[in-house]
Amino acid sequence: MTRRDFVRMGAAGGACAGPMIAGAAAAQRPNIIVMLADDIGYGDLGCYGATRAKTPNLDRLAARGVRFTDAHSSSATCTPTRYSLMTGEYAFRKKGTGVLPGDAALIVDPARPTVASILQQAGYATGCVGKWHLGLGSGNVDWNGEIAPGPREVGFDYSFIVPATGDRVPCVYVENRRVAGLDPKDPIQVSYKEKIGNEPTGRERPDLLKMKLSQGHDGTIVNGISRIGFMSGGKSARWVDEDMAQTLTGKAASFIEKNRAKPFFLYFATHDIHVPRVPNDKFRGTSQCGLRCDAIRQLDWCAGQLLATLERLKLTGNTLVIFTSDNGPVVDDGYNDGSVEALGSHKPAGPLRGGKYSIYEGGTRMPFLASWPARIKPGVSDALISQVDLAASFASLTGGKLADDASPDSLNMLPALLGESRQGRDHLVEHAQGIALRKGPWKLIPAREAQGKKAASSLELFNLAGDIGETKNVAAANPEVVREMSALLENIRKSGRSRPLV
Ligand code: NG6
Ligand code: CA
Repeated sequence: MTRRDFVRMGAAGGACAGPMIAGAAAAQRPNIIVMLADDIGYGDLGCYGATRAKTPNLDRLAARGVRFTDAHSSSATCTPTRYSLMTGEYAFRKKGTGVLPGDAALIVDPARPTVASILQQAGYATGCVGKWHLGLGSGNVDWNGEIAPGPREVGFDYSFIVPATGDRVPCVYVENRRVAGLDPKDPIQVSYKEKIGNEPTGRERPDLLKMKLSQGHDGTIVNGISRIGFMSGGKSARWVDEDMAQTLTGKAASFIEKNRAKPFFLYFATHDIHVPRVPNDKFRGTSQCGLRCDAIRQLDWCAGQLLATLERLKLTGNTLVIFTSDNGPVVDDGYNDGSVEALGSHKPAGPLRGGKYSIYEGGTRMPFLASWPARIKPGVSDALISQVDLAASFASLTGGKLADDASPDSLNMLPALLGESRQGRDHLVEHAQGIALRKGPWKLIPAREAQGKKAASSLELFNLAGDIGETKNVAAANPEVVREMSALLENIRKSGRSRPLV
């Protein structure tokens, strides 16, 4: 079965598209930008209460759109979140969707629909700029030749990517199917098993490092920073960390510019504020909480550049801009960059417990902004939604209908996304290394899934309505709730899908 068979397009925005998109929106489909930040927590932006790192551009976006207070990434780390966002399938269902090394094979099946392919088939020009981290090739990728399958095979017309993360080799950009700026006389080799080539590693030569490591990250030194894994060659193609935000933002802006006359979909996945945090000199020292917060300032600048590009091209009114993050915050993620010492009163997860890697709310409850001036009325929404819902919601927005076996956990949350309804999901699975269930005010964390140093080993039930910080386990007092939610979670796990068949 081909991807085409999965998505049956409705007739020109007519009856098949559903009542919520009748009329103006169906006639005038918006451009769509999904800006996915890296490791930004619920408390990291001004519009979510931060004061020590100013985010005027993202605050502006919040003020003209809907600011969500209970929106989620599907997981508490990057790869599984991105897998779910792309495919509309909970990552916990699929083995091999944990944090990937930089030489991993592509984990998205090109035969299945993705957010990108759904929009591509709806006539959108589709672009992917920034962090990928979903694998490339089918194993044993040759970085000196054609690199496929990758973004181009899962629905993107154009791609300019950081293959994995800023702290993983290879430290080069891949544009479409080639390493950008590669000199064929200086081929790239990559290994995650052993040292390759003659360049020093962080383990051998800590004296050469401009940023010391706190954990791992002791492979090849590139630009004075040692990485996870080993590489040699490709000198002319290597990125300069200090310039990465400008480079990616420039590519994103030129994609918008080139495609301004068509409806376009841009997936813009920033490197900020993942480690290594090496903001450009323009941003160093511009916050009151160290390099991590300076990187937030840089991230905000990236958002500002995109908004300015839309303004300049007169596209602001009919562009749906979504801003969110891939997982909760972390302060020391393997480099000693001074962020722990500089944090002060800044609370990266706001009032939430936990952060990156954690099954508590801080792991997956994300800043989430949706702006579309022509359609969305500004406001705040506490609807429970997830990034896994983008596939079905965008299909609905552009007049398509997902086939029953496509995107099995993606729900059409368009009315909530557009701020037209407060009705979010009935329930949501949260995922770190284990899974947890949200339903109404309740959050159930099965015993063996509880994780993080401070997590209890017994089953936990929290009533988030009065206890957003998950401080009081009320499982013993609510055996009925525990029973019902445990059964529902088991059912979601076993049935392989959570989107009801219609
Ligand atoms: C961890 C890395 C961390 C980060 C993370 C993935 C070490 C000690 N830690 O293994 O630095 O790269 O993986 O982050 O190596 S994510 O945002 O892409 O999920
Ligand atoms: Ca991340």
